[in-house]
Amino acid sequence: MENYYSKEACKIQGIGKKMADKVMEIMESGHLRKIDHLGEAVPVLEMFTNIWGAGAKTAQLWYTQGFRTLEDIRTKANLNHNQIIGLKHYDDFLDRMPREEAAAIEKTVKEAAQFLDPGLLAMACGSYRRGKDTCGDVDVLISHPDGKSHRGVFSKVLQSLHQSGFLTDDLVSHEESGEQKKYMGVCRLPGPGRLHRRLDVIVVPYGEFACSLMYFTGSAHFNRSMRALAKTKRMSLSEHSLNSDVLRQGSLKVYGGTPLPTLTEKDVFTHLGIPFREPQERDW
Ligand code: 8GT
Ligand code: MN
Ligand code: MN
Repeated sequence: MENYYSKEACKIQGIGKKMADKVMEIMESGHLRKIDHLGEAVPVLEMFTNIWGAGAKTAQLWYTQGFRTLEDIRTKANLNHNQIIGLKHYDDFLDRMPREEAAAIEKTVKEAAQFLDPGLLAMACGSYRRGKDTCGDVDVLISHPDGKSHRGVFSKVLQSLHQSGFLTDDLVSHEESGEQKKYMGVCRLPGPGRLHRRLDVIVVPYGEFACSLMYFTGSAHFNRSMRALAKTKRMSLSEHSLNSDVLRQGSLKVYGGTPLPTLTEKDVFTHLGIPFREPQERDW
């Protein structure tokens, strides 16, 4: 087959006869018959990846195993712990909570922390801090300004929230990165008609407060941009610190550099040489 479109397409470097024919078919009919069957899988794969703890690879595996519905998954699929919880709360987790509910969840965690030690800081980051009307989960950051009393708080706060019945399931119940500890689980506010909500709790040493606050506030895209900017200035930004004089060979970090003093988020922006950006303006 040959027509105007396939001839034009052939002029582009790297496009041969076969690809040109496909271009022609898409231009003339609006789609490509050869991949029509792929379209059927898309909604099923999307339904599967909406199970918390199931990624694209798992969803694809289940599809090739012949599973097409959540009932198939529940009864026939090989599920890990997270996926069992994810399936149990499938509908609840798809629902984004109003920010008022996120505020009530933040308050519950804050009260549990400050009952242990009134000096503890606890604040919701993520989409909540960015001022969104709805939140997919609540990301609570905990620290202590004295630089040492955050130690031991992680397990005590979680234990107390378990005991009160607020936490209903654990997903990743303990992840460590240096002195930072992270919990991912499920909570539910008391009272009728409440849904199960995803909750992340992070406890960090105060020396890392500003960088972790920035990291957990996001957005994920904003974080990527900031890290890329840091790279151009021979710095490196993480949830722990902003380092200067980093030595890279290609993409490999040869020398980690030295941490810059960052007491507040503003310090991070200043070191990077850009104007401060409010959390509400970090949504890309
Ligand atoms: P949301 O309303 O959908 O929860 O939106 P969000 O609050 O912006 O997303 P999030 O997934 O709760 O992530 C909040 C911040 O945590 C992000 O800025 C991101 O940098 C950080 N983060 C982690 N771990 C992970 C992770 O495993 N996945 C994602 N997506 N973000 C993570 O610390
Ligand atoms: Mn979040
Ligand atoms: Mn989160």
